[in-house]
Amino acid sequence: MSSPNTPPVSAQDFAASILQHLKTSLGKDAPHASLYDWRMSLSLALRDLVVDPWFESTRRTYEARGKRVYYLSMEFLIGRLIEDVAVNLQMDEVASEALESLGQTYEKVVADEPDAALGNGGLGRLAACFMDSLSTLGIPAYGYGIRYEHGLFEQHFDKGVQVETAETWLEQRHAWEFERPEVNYPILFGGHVADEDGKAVWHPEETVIASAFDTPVVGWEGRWANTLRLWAAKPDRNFDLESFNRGDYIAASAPEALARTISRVLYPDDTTDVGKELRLKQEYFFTSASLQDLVRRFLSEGGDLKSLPDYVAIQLNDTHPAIAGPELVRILMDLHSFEVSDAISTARGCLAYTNHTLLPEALERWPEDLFARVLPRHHRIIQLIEAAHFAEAGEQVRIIEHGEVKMGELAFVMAHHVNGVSALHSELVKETVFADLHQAYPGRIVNQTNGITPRRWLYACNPPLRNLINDTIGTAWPDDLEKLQGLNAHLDDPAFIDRFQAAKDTNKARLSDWLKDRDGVSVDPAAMFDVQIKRIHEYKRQLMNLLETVALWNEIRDNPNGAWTPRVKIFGGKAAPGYVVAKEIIRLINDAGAVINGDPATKGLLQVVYPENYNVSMAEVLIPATDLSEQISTAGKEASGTGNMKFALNGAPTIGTLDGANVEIRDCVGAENFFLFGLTAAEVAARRMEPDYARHAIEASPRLGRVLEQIRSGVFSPSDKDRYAGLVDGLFNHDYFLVTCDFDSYFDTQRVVDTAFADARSWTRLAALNTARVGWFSSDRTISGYARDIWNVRSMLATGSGDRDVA
Ligand code: GLG
Repeated sequence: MSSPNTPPVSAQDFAASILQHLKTSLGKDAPHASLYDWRMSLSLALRDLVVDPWFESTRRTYEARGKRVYYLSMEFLIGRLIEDVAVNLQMDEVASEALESLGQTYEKVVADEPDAALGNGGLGRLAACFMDSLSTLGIPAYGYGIRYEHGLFEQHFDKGVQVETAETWLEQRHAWEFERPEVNYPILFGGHVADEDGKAVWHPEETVIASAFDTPVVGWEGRWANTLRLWAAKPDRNFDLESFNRGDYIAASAPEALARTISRVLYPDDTTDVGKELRLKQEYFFTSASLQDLVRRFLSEGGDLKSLPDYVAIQLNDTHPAIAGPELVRILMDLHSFEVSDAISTARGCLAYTNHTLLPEALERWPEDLFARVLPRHHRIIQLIEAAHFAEAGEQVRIIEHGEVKMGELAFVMAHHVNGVSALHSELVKETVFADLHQAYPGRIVNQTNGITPRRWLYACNPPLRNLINDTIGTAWPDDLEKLQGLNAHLDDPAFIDRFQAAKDTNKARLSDWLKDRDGVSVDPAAMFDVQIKRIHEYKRQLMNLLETVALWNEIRDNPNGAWTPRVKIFGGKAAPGYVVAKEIIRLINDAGAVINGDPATKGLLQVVYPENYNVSMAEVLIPATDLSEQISTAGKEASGTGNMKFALNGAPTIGTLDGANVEIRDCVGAENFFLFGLTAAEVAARRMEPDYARHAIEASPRLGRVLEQIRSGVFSPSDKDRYAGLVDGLFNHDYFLVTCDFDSYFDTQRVVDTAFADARSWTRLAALNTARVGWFSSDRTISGYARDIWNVRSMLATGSGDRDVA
């Protein structure tokens, strides 16, 4: 019932293809095949089905000679691919049937795939959703990034403390990629720039080779497939034979080791500016390779570089690829004899930049001397860009200032459009970080509110709800998510609400089993599953959630016969390894959880669960099973959020602040259907100006004061009573994220949630209403917006009436 279209092959033929791969690609026969062998064979058999649409898309793009999108991103947080591909090809049921006929369980085989964790959080996951939507909409596009050997670290808890170990997804063969040994570009570093015959000539000192690996990304119903091209770093000469012959084996392999370092690890933080030479080299490495690649493609089709902006739209995902501006200018000037001003305007015609955060510590700045040492030619070009910018807009905003190269300003100046990622965020971008540049270039800043792919974040991860929706409104919604509005007509149909509840129950039972199997933790599926999953950061305020948990624990103990709504508080997320306070918060959640979970007085009423190593695959199990979505950041700090959208789509109402896309979610579901609390962004800014605001808030709230005293005095750390003294003092003295000020409002709103949840039917109606009303948050809508407002590209998918209008 659930696959709207006919699958490309039958279960029988697909089983044969799996067996063929088992034999010829894995060298095994069925009786001796391991889970890994089956998983690889399944993946390769699925990949075979992607190749034809992929070739066809490439062929049509070349023929049409239309504009292509190049999405440059330091991160692509892809997760697993088997289900994604199976679902997009309508092969999920066929694959399951085929494996069953071979004596294997589809779910088990799928779960064997390691997550491709080439990203930290929202920014990287957004890039992955965008790739899915670009293919679904039939927009010719390449994603460009780095093929990290080690993705985001694995998180373990040792007595509640986060411990990190290296992630090793490439230790096994990666089934989805095609190595392109012939696609290589030299990436140059260091050296000096000499003036020769009036021309600046770069004499670099070091060369690393960028080598391509391609993964096809197939869209909905296999209509179109684009390429994700990831670059791996290699030495320009593999091996120093001379050293080897001298017996110096370490020196012999040094070039290789050095070069490979560049694509070795993902930096585990996207919210601070990492002042590391290696990071700068990574950024330049993938940006330069990508630009060389797209220029080569353009020239091979006979293009004239002056018209590059008509054929090429380059999107910079945050400032990480901001070096694209000067690099494209360098290519045009040094390699193709452009005049400075032509080079700058041509490059700017191609480039656009997405800002993802207002946190000042995330706007990259490089020490000028380091920058000039690693990229001396680009240092000079940035001076030319700055001069051109001064001539155009006056001198009030510098790109190089106080001995630093400011990448946010560079990206802004070199982009024809700059966008924020939610309505509120885009306004704040205009008013704060880029206020002066906004004055200088009015109209350059636009908004594109983020979105999520409904194929992965509903269709694939939530089969019970998917089936209910198909039965209720038909099967046209996965690529036209506004169709979910059709569910509104069923909100007062008791049979529909029953089935919605049954779907949620199934998902909660699945999560309960998963927690039991994985961590040996038992939870009561009848309790409210209250979930906060995201990176651990002070601005996201997991600490406030924990304080509220302790306050609730106190209240239940004080009043054991109250009509309490049973809750399971579920946390998930990693802290950047160097982020001390975030790691303390993790430890406190685990410590407090241990005490609360062990208390017979609150057993069955309150439980804290924190499964370790949160990742995309875990999100796919947690989100469909969630009753309440926690989106509680300090207003003005979360640029958008995308988890908030995933929860609402899967039928979890939100408790949240007026921050990021929460604002727009609330507009869509209706104010009365959103549990709003806390200060607004403007109030936050005003409160920070008041002296001693935190101390006053704590004094005004005996409930909060009691919780803080318990934590400070070691109630949750009896063997080390002062463990959290510093954390608590921090709240009194510099509570920058206003945990104390929003606490009471948050606690009170949670009690409103308790009451609402106790009325099961009206809660389920509320949940279903969320699903019905958030179709606007599809990343197809977001990508259509970029295509129309920023890239000026069209879909290649013909509908009955000519080109499909993506706008
Ligand atoms: C950022 C922001 C999020 C945003 C995401 C995608 O912090 O609020 O949703 O990008 O735009 N670094 C991030 O995760």
